[in-house]
Amino acid sequence: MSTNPSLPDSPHAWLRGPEGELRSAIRPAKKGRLNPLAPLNRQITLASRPVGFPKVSDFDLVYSPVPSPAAGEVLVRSIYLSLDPYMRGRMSDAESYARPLAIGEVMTGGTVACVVESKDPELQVGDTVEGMLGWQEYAVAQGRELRKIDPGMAPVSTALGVLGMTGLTAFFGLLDICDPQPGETVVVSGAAGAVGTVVGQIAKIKGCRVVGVAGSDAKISWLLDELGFDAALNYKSAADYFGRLHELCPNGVDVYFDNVGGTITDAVMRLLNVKARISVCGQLSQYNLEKPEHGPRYLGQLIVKQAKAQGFLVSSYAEKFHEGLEQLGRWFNQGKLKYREDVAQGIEGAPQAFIGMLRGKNHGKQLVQLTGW
Ligand code: NAP
Ligand code: FER
Repeated sequence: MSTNPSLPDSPHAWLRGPEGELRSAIRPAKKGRLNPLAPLNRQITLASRPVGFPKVSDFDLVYSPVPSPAAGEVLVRSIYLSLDPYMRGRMSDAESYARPLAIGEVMTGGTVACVVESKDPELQVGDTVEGMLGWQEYAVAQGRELRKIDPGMAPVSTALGVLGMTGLTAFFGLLDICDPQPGETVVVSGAAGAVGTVVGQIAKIKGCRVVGVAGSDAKISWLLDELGFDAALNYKSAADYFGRLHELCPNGVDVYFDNVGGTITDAVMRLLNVKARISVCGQLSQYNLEKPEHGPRYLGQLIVKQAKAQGFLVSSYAEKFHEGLEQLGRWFNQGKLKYREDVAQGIEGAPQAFIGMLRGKNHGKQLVQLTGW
């Protein structure tokens, strides 16, 4: 754990709870470096690169002065922080589509925030915005990097989920890559998560038969009873994924939206129909492995079934985001897109909540509430 020399003098110790979770505390520091009456920004930084599953000790809670905005910038106070699997990739220095975080850097993350000071004529104090503002309570950003949110349209937290990045991932990853048709069978893995719940519901809107794969009986009941899935498999209690999925997909699989990879995907590959489409969205089962897994080789299925598998990044659809958000907003207002959020409290709770999300503790979108709305 690093020590930050620029902290206010304080009687409190650096606290961790029984499971090693970070507790809000001001660490002792050298005197006189900061004005103890000025507000402080609490930030979570990368302390060390995880080996396997991240641990709370891979993160650090640090205090810094609240920054001031320059011309064209705003100072915001974040209300909700989004926790997403891609952040695990940023903690590693393996080559990827985005640069790795440096040790000591504030963790990357999207937030919904309130403007508290503005030097951008387009944004007023009190406006609600969404942007990549990081795991911290306050941030300065260029006004043009932020999306203004209308708090009258929907709860502002949805701008990070069903009406934000994960909703758009489901929208473009399913509709653009797989073009699902009425009556087709759509399988989605990671079905009870932020992306998977939206994929399943859009597939239902398109008239498909939807089969979800998720990791608990409670998640399966929620998918079937509340989100309208036609069938669902708890992969943690099923021994034979292929056999169970075969029963749940008697007409084979036309569309597979893959959030997890690994053995679940191996089983789905054997069930593909001719001209099946696979959207490779994520490979969650592989993100925390210390050694790469070598699975069965089912790519031959793509030949035999003349099937298509395509990976994508949601950011490559940026020019069409407004279109996606308009349609998601219409479905949301019509009550066709239900959502659920798992909300941890306080920036100090973010590391534990992030690790919990990677282990499947979340139902729906994992958020952290940083301040009241
Ligand atoms: P999420 O599904 O809300 O949360 C992660 C879930 O992954 C957990 O709840 C857990 O649910 C499941 N999981 C964890 N380990 C697993 C394993 N070994 N096997 C199967 N499932 C496992 O996360 P999300 O934000 O919606 O992201 C879903 C996927 O989309 C991720 O792979 C992410 O990287 C990807 N993604 C891609 C893009 C893109 O542009 N390509 C954009 C956003 C997200 P269970 O209880 O079911 O295990
Ligand atoms: C993005 C592209 C991809 C992004 C997130 C992702 C937040 C997520 C990828 C993944 O989870 O694998 O621009 O922005």
